[in-house]
Amino acid sequence: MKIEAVIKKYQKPISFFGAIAIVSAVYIVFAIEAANADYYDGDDGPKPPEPGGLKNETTTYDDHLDELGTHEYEVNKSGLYTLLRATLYWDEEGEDSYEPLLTNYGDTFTLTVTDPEGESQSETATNDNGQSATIEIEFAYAENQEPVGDFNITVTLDDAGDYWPIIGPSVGITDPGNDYTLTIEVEYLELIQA
Ligand SMILES: [Ca+2]
Ligand SMILES: [Ca+2]
Repeated sequence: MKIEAVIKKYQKPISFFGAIAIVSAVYIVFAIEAANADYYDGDDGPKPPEPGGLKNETTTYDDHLDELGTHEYEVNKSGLYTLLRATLYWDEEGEDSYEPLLTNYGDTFTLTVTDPEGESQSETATNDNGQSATIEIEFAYAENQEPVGDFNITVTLDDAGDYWPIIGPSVGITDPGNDYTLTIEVEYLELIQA
């Protein structure tokens, strides 16, 4: 077959209905693309969420840890965080009947808070005998610096100081753990779908 014949064979004119079918297919593809687009497309497209009013929430957890135990907490709000404050409080507890012969040595807790950007603050403290103790960690954000996402908060009881005699033989009684109260205050600009 000559080359001219081959070209002629494949150069058949497109039918009227064929042209309509192609135009329709192109139109449908564009319509589907437009429907799936998640960008802001004038007044007809989906609008991005906007920051609403400032919300303030406080959550309190009363819990207990055995020595060397860790508890994890997560804060996940749909909004722009302006502030998060975590406060850990614990008091001396145990067998009062051991007193005054034995002293209950302090318990050591660590509080760690990691913000949505991965920044971390950590603090460790031990209560004095017969006293309570507090650790406070705060993240505050300037305007237009507010992060979005999750805060992770961990509480660890590093050491539950045991009961030791005030005088006499060096034989102690184990302090197995301690109660604590974790208070999480969070302020955020709630994101509202416009
Ligand atoms: Ca103790
Ligand atoms: Ca204890």
